[in-house]
Amino acid sequence: MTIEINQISELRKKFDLKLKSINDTKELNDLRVEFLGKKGSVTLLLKSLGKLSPDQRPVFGSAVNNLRLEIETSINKKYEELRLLELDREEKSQRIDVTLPSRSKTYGGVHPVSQVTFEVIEIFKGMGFSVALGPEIEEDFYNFEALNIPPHHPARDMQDTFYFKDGRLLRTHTSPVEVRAMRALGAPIRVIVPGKVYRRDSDPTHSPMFHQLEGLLLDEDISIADLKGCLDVMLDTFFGRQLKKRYRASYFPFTEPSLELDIECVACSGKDPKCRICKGSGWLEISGLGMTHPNVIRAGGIDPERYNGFAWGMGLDRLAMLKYGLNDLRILFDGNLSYLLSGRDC
Ligand code: 2NL
Repeated sequence: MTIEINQISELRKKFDLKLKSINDTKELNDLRVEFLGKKGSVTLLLKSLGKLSPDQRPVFGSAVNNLRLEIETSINKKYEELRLLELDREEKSQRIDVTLPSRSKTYGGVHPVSQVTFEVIEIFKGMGFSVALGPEIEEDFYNFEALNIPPHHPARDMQDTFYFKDGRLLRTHTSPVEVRAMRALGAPIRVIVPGKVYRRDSDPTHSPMFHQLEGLLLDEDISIADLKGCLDVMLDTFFGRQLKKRYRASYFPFTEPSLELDIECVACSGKDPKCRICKGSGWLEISGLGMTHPNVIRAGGIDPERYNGFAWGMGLDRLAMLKYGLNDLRILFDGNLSYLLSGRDC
């Protein structure tokens, strides 16, 4: 076995040539492997030294070793150069333009209907009521039968109520929760029930899902004056001033007698014949109410001979619209965040 001395100089030339065309540290590393790696051409040459005759070994040994050292030195030098160039390139590509405007932050906010719900709850808590919650999917018994709504009442119609195949339904009011509360807590009782309710209705003033707050109070010797006191306090507190009110006779299967409560128009106080809120009438319908029907008290497991009381229902979406001056119910439900979050507590 012999090694030609020009084999070494060929290798050096080859390396020098290749080194010139190297542009980044990855290519440089490939070149290092090609020459100095385990199977690199210089390494193989070093390994083959052992097969040389003893007189050849020192000459070629030192020549190959020199080549190895030279290549190592060149690679290290080139590495430093390339690294600097790369750092420079990286720095340029990652440069931050501090004059760009920052991204705007979006904050979460409490939905107007939730704000109104919390406010009304606080007012009734102050009068000794507690909050009861219950299922939105209900049984016919709690939603209709226990509320003295007879089998052929129009409210039970498929046209008005969302039914499931198994006969259950989406509650059409929160009253079923009051029936459950009567059965769970007995009398005397003071509960309010805020929540979502569902009816097959959809137009500019009706949504198939809306929010209601109902209340029920049962005790001994309760009169309509107690009911009037509670609702007057709640409404005057909520709207921040003493409002004119009027009670009109009405009918609900679950109360007897039944009434409806109007308040003076919170937008025009009856002074604008063209008011878009009260349509010029000067009055706003705000709540249905009455003395709880004895049949409903009985269905709640309470003795109607001993306990009586009142119940009412009001629309929370309508309260939110009046408080925030909206004329389209859908604004509350179509998820327009720029409206929902504007200028409110966050
Ligand atoms: C309305 C009318 C009303 C009730 C709801 C009720 C509940 C029980 C017993 C008796 Cl457990 N009544 N709720 C009473 C009168 C009216 O709602 O206009 N709601 C928006």
